[in-house]
Amino acid sequence: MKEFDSKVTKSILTGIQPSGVITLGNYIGAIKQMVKMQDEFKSIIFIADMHAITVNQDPSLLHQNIRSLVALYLACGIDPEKNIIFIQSENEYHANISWLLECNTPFGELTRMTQFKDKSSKNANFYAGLFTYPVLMAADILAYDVDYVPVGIDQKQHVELARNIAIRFNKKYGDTFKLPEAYITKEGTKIMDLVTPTKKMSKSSENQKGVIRLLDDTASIRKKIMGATTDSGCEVKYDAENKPGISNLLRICASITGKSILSLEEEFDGKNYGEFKKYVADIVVDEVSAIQKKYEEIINSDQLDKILDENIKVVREIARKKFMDMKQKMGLYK
Ligand code: ATP
Ligand code: LTN
Repeated sequence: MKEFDSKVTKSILTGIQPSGVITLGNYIGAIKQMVKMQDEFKSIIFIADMHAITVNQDPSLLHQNIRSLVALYLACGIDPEKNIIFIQSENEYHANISWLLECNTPFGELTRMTQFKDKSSKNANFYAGLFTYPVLMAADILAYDVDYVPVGIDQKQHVELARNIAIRFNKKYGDTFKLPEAYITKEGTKIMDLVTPTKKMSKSSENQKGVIRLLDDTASIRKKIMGATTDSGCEVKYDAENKPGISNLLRICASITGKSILSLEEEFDGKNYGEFKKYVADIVVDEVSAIQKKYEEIINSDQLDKILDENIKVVREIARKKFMDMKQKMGLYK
């Protein structure tokens, strides 16, 4: 097992779907938090590419997004010494464990998953994988006996399902899995779309102008910020309800610089929106350029493959042992 700092005892695991290039919202709301957590927990992070294929994907784009996502996470400060980062489909035991768990999951429980109800209602031609998605997620989690699963509130039900599957399995076949707990990442700073600041900035958004992606060229990032929707007033003041556009830019600015919203308001007292936007554009471009510089170094070096090759050996061995234990307990031939 990879050596973690011995003072760190609790473990976390999280998966990220490679459904597009990550946004400034993902960076501020999720990755920056994970960078903080890497000092407190043994941390396992993986690219959930097998979950991504539960809906249609363009194969060459998907392939590109997977590798690029690993490189971006590292470029954003995820330290390969402190985390095990790997690609889900490279560890075939996730699918193997998932099948054994599927055969221990009541059909009715899966029909109650709100994400499934939501996604299947939007597209009548959904695949069976969309339905069994939460069991694969349970396999991801239970394979490693982790303590916590940091997820957004939308995924809490899936972690609870994993916990219930584990409780049932332990009761039926004897102690096999540690019971995981969802670690709901506190409602971190929510970044809104630059064109429609009442809606969340989202990777899958259709309108590119409202979304900053970490691999956008810096000229277009600047243009998007300078063109961000603002209200008709002229004061740089935080008021999420009446001034959603300026408030969004203030939140972006505060998260990146570490300054308080109040001190930013004071700094821009008497200055106009244009001056403020220019400042926001400068700090976002500086931050993103530094990430892009590291990204270029990582994606073009063999460091990435070395990290992935080394980590996959570690996680395959852990998951293989869990699979063999399950197989034996369930009476399968081994
Ligand atoms: P999609 O468009 O595919 O739904 P998304 O960009 O909305 O993707 P998710 O993949 O659902 O993002 O979420 C990944 C992580 O990023 C989650 O922890 C989520 O809370 C966080 N996150 C996503 N968008 C934002 C945002 N605009 N502001 C803050 N955090 C965000
Ligand atoms: N379903 C999650 C991604 C995911 C995950 C996991 C998260 C797949 N497997 C295991 C935590 C633990 C999502 O869409 N965000």
